[in-house]
Amino acid sequence: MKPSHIEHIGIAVTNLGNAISFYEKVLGLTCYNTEEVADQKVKTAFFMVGETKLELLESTDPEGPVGKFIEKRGEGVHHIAFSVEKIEELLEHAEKMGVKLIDKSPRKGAEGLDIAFLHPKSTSGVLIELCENKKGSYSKNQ
Ligand code: CMX
Repeated sequence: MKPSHIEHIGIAVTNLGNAISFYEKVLGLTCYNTEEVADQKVKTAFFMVGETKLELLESTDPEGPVGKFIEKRGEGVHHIAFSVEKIEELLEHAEKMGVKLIDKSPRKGAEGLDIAFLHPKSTSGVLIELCENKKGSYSKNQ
């Protein structure tokens, strides 16, 4: 049941274009996908770094989770996402262990993954996302 790897690190940014430019021009990475996730009120941009992605997040609504985060804390690391195989089982286990769940069951996130968040107040201050790729194909080479 344990995570196989860090699927992505989510970084909250105020301007997606400027942030993409930094990762491309300074670090030499390539943005391979951009996507709006209306449900989460964000526009996202993805980079592959080895087996791990970076997910840049620009808010589309000041009342959305990333809009509120930036208002309160400014730009920066927003969440860490772990790749898991049986997301429902892990959520059930976490809840039994007393962890506050943001999502009691998975929902659809960027890149078609099933995702669910654990509340940062239960996780030493880090917003944790669990991700399962039920399509079975790993999107690293998109
Ligand atoms: N990391 C750590 N702590 C966070 C946090 C984050 N990303 N976001 C909020 N917090 C903290 C706040 O600082 C605040 O702490 P204090 O009470 O000590 O000040 C506390 O959590 C409550 O924050 P809030 O501003 O009142 O925000 P809400 O309770 O309304 O929402 C949260 C917080 C985590 C429940 C909400 O942001 C959420 O549901 N997040 C999950 C969805 C998400 O983040 N989606 C965007 C990414 C989508 C994607 O990857 O595709």
